[in-house]
Amino acid sequence: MVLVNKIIKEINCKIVYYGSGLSGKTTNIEYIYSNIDPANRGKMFSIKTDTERTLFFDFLPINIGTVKGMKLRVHVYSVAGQVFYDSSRRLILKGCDGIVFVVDAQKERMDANIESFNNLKTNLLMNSVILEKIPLVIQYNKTDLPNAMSVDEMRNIFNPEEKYEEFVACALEGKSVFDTFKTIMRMVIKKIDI
Ligand SMILES: Nc1nc2c(ncn2[C@@H]2O[C@H](COP(=O)(O)OP(=O)(O)O)[C@@H](O)[C@H]2O)c(=O)[nH]1
Ligand SMILES: [Mg+2]
Repeated sequence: MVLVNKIIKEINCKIVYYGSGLSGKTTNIEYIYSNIDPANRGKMFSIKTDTERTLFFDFLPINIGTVKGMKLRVHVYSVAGQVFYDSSRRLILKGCDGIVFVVDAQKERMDANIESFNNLKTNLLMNSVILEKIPLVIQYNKTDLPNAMSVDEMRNIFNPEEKYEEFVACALEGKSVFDTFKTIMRMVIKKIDI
C-alpha cells in the first residue's frame, strides 16, 4: 500500500524480493546498495546467521527522486527462503507494493523455486491479496552457472502466458539488477494515484 503524506510531500512504498533460499535476493539488494549514491540511501539492515546470509530479512531504504512533486522513498526488503520462516515472510509481504521473484536458474533448485512461487501466492492470499493485483517482475538469476536451465524452460514454468516482465540476471556481477529494480519501480509508480 503506497503511503502518501501530503503534508511533508512524501510517498512511501515497499518492494519485496521473494524466492527460494540462496537464489540471490540479498545479492541483488547489496548490489543496489553498493551502486547508488550514498546520499540517497539509508543503512542496509540484515539479520543473518553464518549458514544462510539472511535469517529474517534484509532492509534497505532508498530515496528515488520526486514523483508528482513529492519525494519518493522506497523500502526494499528480502525474505528468508527457508520453509520454516513462513510467518516472517507473510509479515514482510504485508502492505507491499511490488514484488521481484528471484528464480535460481540451477536445475536442481527448480523444485525449491516452484515451492517458493506457490508459497508466495499462498502468503499473499492469507494477507487477502491476489497475486494478479500486485506488480510482479521475474528475475532468472545465476544464469552464469553451467547447470542453469534455459530461459525458455524457466518461462514455461513461471511465466507460461508471459504475463510478467522477465530479466535474465547474474546478480553477483550486477547483470540486470538495476533493470529489474527500475522496472518494478516503474510499475509501482504507474499505480500511484494522487
Ligand atoms: N554464480 C552466481 N552466484 C550467485 C549469483 N547471485 C548470487 N550468488 C551467490 O549465491 C549465494 C546466495 O546468495 P544470496 O544473495 O545470499 O541468496 P538469498 O538467500 O536469496 O538472499 C551467495 O554465495 C551469492 O554470492 C549469480 O548470479 N551467480
Ligand atoms: Mg538473503
